[in-house]
Amino acid sequence: MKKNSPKILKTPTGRPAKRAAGPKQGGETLREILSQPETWTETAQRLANNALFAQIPQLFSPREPFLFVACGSSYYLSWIVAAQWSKLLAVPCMAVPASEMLFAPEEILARAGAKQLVLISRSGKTTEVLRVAQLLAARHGLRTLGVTCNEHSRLVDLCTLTLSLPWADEKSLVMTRSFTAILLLFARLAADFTENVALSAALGRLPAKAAAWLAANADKIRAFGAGHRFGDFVFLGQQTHYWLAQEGALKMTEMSSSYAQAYHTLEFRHGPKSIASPDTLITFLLSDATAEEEGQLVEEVKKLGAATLVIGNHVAAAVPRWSDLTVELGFDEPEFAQLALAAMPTQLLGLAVGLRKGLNPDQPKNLTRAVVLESRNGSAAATSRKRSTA
Ligand code: F1P
Repeated sequence: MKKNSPKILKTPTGRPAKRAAGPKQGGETLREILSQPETWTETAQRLANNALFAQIPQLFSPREPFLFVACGSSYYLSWIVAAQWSKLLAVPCMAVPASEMLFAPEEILARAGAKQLVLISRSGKTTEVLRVAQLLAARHGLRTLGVTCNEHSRLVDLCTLTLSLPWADEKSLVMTRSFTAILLLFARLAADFTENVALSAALGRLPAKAAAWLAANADKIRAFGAGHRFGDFVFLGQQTHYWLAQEGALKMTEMSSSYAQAYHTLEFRHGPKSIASPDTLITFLLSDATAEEEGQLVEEVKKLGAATLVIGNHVAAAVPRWSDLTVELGFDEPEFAQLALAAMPTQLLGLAVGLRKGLNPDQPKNLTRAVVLESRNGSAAATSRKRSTA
């Protein structure tokens, strides 16, 4: 092991903890993670022939602000899209958790300055999202785009237009391929909105690149997660990658019931750095624009004894000396085309840690596929609005 490398913490018997998970556990989640390249190919093919997808630019304008509303992984996905759309469309885009929208709709609509909203829910059953859809359906002058993997979702009745991606849904609980497939739907929409030929071409090359990348990297990431016992997990990213870090932390918590936190990379020095120790795995999601400064922090935290995992498109030669595992994506394409690929390493890591802890990532503790809340007062069935479905 490298100097300052994470120590394999021993069980009382002095042997590394044996994984109690059965061989099949996590199998569904692993299959779904590894199926992402073909899921992305199918998504591109289906969107190319989808009349509703083609209708979006007639109903929604790339010259006006967008407000995204979602929960959980879909909320972090929304922020990734909002951050990229703000750059590519040059209009203000932001995301809010559906619960926030329910408590302060006027304030948030005013802050966002948006009359077009995007509601994302893989299950299409999340009560908070459906309640927001209902609230918006009752207002005039707003347009809502629903995106779900459930073609029978009530979003279809409540939103101006709803796109469904049932082929990308998972059988297991955590979002992996649905997360990246929906992300790529918005990348393609951005390419269409802005007639960005380079982005569109890069998206076409992505599935083959991802398949090759998985073949070369999935096992080493899984082995790293399986071979070490960490007590705490930190995920760091700047700009759009901060939201990838948030999603990575959520995957780790969901699949391994571990405590995981996400920070802006350079914010880590401002207090959270006190957690750095051999028992802490700090994962860096480097973005091309900030990689040099982020690389300096890798060295800093390594010298504090922390375990480090560095994920970047290309990692500077000086960094691997301070990284217990370095993962390169090597996809020299526009950033929006890289992000689905960049989401996969932390999916694999969370799965591996969950299995090492003897858990079953296919059915995480305490969680359900959708958060469906009891109606408080038997609220009436949702009013219908425009009815366009995929
Ligand atoms: C949102 C969500 C998931 C989470 C869990 C509970 O679901 O919070 O992100 O992993 O499955 O539900 P959805 O609204 O996207 O279906």
